[in-house]
Amino acid sequence: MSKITTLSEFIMQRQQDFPFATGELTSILNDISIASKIVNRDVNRAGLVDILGAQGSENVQGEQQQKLDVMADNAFIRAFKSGGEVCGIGSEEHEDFIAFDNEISKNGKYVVLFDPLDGSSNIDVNVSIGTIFSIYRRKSPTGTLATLDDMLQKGSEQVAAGYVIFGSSTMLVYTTGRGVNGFTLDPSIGEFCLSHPDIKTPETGRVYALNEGNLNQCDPGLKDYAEYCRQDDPATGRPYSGRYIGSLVADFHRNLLKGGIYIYPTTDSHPTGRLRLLYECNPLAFIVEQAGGIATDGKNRILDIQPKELHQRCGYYVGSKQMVEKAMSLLKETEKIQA
Ligand code: AFP
Repeated sequence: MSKITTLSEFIMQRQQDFPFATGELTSILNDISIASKIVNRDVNRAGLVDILGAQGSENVQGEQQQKLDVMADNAFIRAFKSGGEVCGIGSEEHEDFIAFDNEISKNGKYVVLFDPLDGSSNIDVNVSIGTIFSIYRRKSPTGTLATLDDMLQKGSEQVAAGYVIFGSSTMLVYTTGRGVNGFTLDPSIGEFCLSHPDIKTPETGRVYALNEGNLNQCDPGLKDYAEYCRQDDPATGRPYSGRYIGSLVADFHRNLLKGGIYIYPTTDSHPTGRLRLLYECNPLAFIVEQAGGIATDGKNRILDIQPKELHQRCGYYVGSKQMVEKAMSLLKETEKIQA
């Protein structure tokens, strides 16, 4: 039997690769792993106890907060606050960022931005959901309260990012900018075990994921791309398969492993896009790039966008290099014809 590497062992091994590492980032990743196990336990019990369904309050986006959203949010905030390495957080569930006002946290060098439970509208119907996180070094001096500027950093400044998918099994996938690694939770020992080392996403794939119900509401170039995906062309593997779970982490994870493109464009009802730059697009863009893929808002590399506000949204095209490039070229062509 080959040796099992747990997430904690792996993180420790990687820390040794950085000669001046102080172990703080390592601790944050461990905190994330523990909070993920708590959320995993609650997600798995969702059908058994009274934690399914809406909480009754709305989050800052005007969406119904689900009970599990709130529990997940609390689990992560508690972990970051008690860990001492994080001076503040931004969560999709909160209008403002939270600066941890205690002496230990004020000395923390990092901020974390996260979506505690993405795809929450899928909770009640037992579809995969996920947590997405992004870690940055703070800009403000240590010893003070975290500031908005700490939160509004370009994605290219991320020091680590990842997601946890609560699916047929639970997986944690993360990068610190040195490749992407995936760990599957073995429930019998309660450990995330290295199951997908050095993930590389295929250059191309056969899956396109977008909400086709929005096609009449978006850039005409996207209709052309959807039409391209449906055309017969055995040489390029078309027609592609349309797969849209409506749970970003699940759609992204499938495409990362198998190849594919995920698109959430700007639409008439979401003129600046639906997905959030800081909580969803940036972390997944960091991962996809590390795995050899591309992430763009249709014009700009996602990781180069300077955020202006915490809950900023953007159009999102992410996945296999060749597929995203093809989508971009069709968008440009249609733009030219229309000009
Ligand atoms: P929620 O977390 O609010 O359910 O949002 C999920 C999500 O941001 C993302 O996971 C999906 O891909 C996308 O929304 C689905 O949106 P549509 O239902 O508009 O296609």
